[in-house]
Amino acid sequence: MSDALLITVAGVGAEVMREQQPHLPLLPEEVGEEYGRAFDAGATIGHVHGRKPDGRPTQDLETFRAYSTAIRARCPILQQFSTGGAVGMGVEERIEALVLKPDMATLTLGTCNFGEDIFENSLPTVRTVLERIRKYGIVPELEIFDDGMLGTADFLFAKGLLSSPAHFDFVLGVPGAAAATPENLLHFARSIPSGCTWTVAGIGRRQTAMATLAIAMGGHVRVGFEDNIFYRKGELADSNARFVERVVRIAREVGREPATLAEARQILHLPAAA
Ligand code: KMH
Ligand code: ZN
Repeated sequence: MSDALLITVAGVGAEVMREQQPHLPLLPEEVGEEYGRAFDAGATIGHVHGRKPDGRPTQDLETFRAYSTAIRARCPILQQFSTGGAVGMGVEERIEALVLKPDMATLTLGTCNFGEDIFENSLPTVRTVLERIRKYGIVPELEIFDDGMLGTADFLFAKGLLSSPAHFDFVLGVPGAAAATPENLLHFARSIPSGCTWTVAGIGRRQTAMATLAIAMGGHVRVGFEDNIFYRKGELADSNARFVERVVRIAREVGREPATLAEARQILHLPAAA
């Protein structure tokens, strides 16, 4: 198996606002440039959420079309659309942009607390999202925020609705869901079906520690403003690319290189580029 490291940039998200992170990209050209810089630094997957120009989260088709076009104009990073959107959104709103057939889309495998809110992913919601993902031939990334979601993964694999190889993303450190600890990461990594691959997204100040563990364990890494806005304690990051650059430095120290696009496609079982 290739040792190449997938780095996902989650540069927009649905929760962080400009007031908290002045470099948060909102307009399509800002998003295109931000993802371009992350790609130049070594990211091969761009996890995309939509925002209105005033920062309000949206999953609206036209926003995703504009973001996707701007990103594509700047760089060939693999595009992974969020289907989680923001808490409180209805499922149809969350998945309307999938008609654009991105390379990948997220699929969260259960409901969890999300700070003061509830991130709703009942089985009917999961099935609806998965059906739409399948309809457009998109590769899913299976998002696991909490232990119970691993049980739902087992259930869906047993039913044949999901199959190995698949790619997981462990989102660790959301308040109300699984904590970003080495024990949880090890437990999650051991719990997925054989042949599957995984990424970790460590939330907040645990981002770099989780990334470092994943690099050492043979997993993959997600970084970006969606998950963390500080480069280090008390210092805001001035771009998403800074996080990617740091991950690349750590990876090289332990003998892993950032994946090329061709390697990323191979690891994720995406069709080779035309
Ligand atoms: N914004 C979170 C409530 C995803 O992108 O698929 C959900 C989320 C997951 O970010
Ligand atoms: Zn997201």
